[in-house]
Amino acid sequence: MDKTVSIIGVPMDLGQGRRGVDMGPYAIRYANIKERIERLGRTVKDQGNINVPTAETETIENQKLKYLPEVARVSEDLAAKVGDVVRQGHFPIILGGDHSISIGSIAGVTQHIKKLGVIWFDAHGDMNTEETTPSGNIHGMPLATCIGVGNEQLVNIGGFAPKLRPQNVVIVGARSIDPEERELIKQHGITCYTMHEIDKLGIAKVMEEAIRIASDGTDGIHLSLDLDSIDPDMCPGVGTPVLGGVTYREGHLAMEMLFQSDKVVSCDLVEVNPILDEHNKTARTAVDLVCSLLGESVM
Ligand code: 5AB
Ligand code: MN
Ligand code: MN
Ligand code: MN
Repeated sequence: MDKTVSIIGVPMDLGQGRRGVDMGPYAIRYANIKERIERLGRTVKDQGNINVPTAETETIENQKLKYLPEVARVSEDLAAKVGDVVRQGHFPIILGGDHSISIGSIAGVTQHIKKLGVIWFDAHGDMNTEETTPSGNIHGMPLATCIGVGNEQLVNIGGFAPKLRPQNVVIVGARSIDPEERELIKQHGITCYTMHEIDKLGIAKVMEEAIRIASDGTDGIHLSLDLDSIDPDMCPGVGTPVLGGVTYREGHLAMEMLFQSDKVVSCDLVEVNPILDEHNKTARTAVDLVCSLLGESVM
């Protein structure tokens, strides 16, 4: 774990309906992500932001796939940038923005790491498609997209599909899944640890299984960390908060176990919305968690 860490910001809010999540990268930088990771002895390079158009200059053409052309364009740019830093041997941390950015980040990582497992830390399943979406918001679709299900343009970002094998995908922290999403999760054989399993088995057991499944036959694990997975008491600044989430300590133990596994190759920090936050608490929690992911609290 001595790779250079590359930070890439994606000020994206077109994948969902509330303003402010485009400021997530600035909020996370303001919470000192670079300095905190440097203190762990790592070299950190901030690569700046990917260009994202402003909502006010764009129009919604398809109510079931809002801002599809814009999201697709940003995803291609992000995939190229992430591919670039992974090629250089860096560990990318992609700062959202809404969760639609994971379409591009995972497309970038899988250019080089063909067999990638994913741990999708989220209150939601993000397994909707154009047919099942209740909102038309693309941030509810990125996981489906990555396993090759959904809109063809999104599925083929980076020029190939699918990016992930569903048997190496694990959702952790779910507590708000739409009925048709549930069917898709089952149908494709994705493992989903809801809050029920975390309460019943404990986070340690759940993470042990999640790491085993995501690393089985793969060359690395990507962590997609939607901050709404964490309980709103520590992460109030998210667009779609859901009560009863992962606690601060459970979150830390999960990150520490991922560090100890030595399998994680890349990560997204998404859905931080500073307008809805309390004194940047959500961004600070995000930075605390990513530091644990990189070994801060383990001897
Ligand atoms: B998030 C919902 N399932 O599709 C939808 O925050 C919410 O990236 C999606 O996890 C939440 O609109 C997306 C109702
Ligand atoms: Mn999400
Ligand atoms: Mn979510
Ligand atoms: Mn959200």
